[in-house]
Amino acid sequence: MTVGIIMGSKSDWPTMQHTADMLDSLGVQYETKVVSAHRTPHLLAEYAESAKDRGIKVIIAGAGGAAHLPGMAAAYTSLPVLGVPVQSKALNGQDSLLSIVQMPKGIAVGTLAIGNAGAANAGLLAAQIIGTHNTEIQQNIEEFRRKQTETILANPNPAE
Ligand code: RP5
Repeated sequence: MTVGIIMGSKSDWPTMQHTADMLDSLGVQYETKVVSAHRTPHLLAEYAESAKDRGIKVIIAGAGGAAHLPGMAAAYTSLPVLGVPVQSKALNGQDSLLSIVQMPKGIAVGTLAIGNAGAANAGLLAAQIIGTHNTEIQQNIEEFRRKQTETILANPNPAE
C-alpha cells in the first residue's frame, strides 16, 4: 500500500470514499482505517509511527469538528500528511477546516477543501506526490487531466 487513508469515524466514510475513488481511478494502492485522535489516541500513534516502515508514502487524514487527526498524525511521522476537513453538521465544516489548517510552525499538514471536493483532491495530490517517482502513475494523472479537459471542451453548452 502506498497511501494510508485514515478518518476519525465511520461517519466520515461517505466523504473519504471520494479519496478512495480517485486513487482507484489513478491506479494508486491504498489502505483505509478508522483511527480517532480523541477516541483511539494510542492507535493513532501506533498507526502513524509504523506507516513509513509499512511502505506508506503519503497519509490522508479526514476528520470533522475538532479535527485533530491530521495534525497529530503529522506529529508522529515524517511522511507527508494531507488533511481533509469533513463537513460537520453543527458548523458546516468551518470548524474542521480551521482546526486542520492552522498548524503551528514546525509540523506541516497540507490542507484540502471542505468535503467531497477536498477528499477527491487529496487523492489526486497524493497521486501527484507519488507520481514524482512513479512514471505509470504520473501518466495516469496526465491522462485523467486530458480527459477532463476534453469532456469540458466537448460540452460547451451549459443548457444541454
Ligand atoms: C470526528 O468527529 C470524526 O472525524 C467525525 O467527523 C466527527 C463525528 O464523529 P461521529 O460522532 O459521527 O462518530 O472525530
